[in-house]
Amino acid sequence: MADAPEKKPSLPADYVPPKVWSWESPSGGAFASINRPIAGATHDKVLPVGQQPLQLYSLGTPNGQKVTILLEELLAAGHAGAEYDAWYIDILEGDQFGSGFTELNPNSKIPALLDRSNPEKPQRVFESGAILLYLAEKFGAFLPEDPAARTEALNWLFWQMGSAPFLGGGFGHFYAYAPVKIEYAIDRYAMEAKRQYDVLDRHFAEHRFAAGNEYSIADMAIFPWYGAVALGQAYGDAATFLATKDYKHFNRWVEEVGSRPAVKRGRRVNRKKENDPSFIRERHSAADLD
Ligand SMILES: N[C@@H](CCC(=O)N[C@@H](CS)C(=O)NCC(=O)O)C(=O)O
Repeated sequence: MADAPEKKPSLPADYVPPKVWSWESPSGGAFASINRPIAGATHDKVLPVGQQPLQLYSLGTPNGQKVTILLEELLAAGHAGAEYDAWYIDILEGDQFGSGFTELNPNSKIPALLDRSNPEKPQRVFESGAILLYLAEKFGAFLPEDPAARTEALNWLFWQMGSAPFLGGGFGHFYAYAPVKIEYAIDRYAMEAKRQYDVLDRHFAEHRFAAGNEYSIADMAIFPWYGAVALGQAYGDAATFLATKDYKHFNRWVEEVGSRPAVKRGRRVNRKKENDPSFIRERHSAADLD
């Protein structure tokens, strides 16, 4: 005879999951106002289009910063075709559910890019990792040519895409944003976040950059997430809680990548001036950041 199922406590104490989940009340916590269980546009809204070949619709969150860092690196390296207009998508106001945005990204999340370099054939690109790869291939930059190093860059790029949701959506959410502090959830994701920092620390003990000797889009993807938390720029006092100072090889890499002028410029785009006077809400030419 099978054992009787273990009776587990609930939070709230009287909660029993129904047979079929339904959307009855907002989940609470930060971002509850934009969470929905359905995809698609909620309203008609045409996206603005500027003069530059690349139109970026984004916000200066870590996922948004990855792309503006690469664009600033490309421009600093002399790729004039990487000039871009960066438009502010206010995700707390639901801009990502406008019809124009969902045409570019049916997943309704920033960043989304429209490459209008060939106006006859504009190309949409969504998912930050896909945008980094698209731009690196388009300009032949920041992705090593050597097949082994290129593969390493892609290993770490896709590692970041798969891992950061545990750092942000898992650890960051339950540590800083959830409406209730749940020890089980915080422990589970702190454990995973620390494991990921250790993965990075061990890698950077032996490699200057993610792909080896060459700085690449993999570094640009990892830095805004793992660097920002370690620099005390995300999730309250998460850097202390996770003791990120202990990852010394990782911190050496943070110092090197974070001091690059293009990284500093890219991290200022699509952010509110109220939070820091060096931030800019939109970017339409280099002068906006100079
Ligand atoms: N895997 C996606 C994740 C993008 C993402 O989660 N974007 C967030 C901001 S960082 C967003 O737009 N959230 C709006 C929403 O969930 O409605 C990527 O890397 O591009």
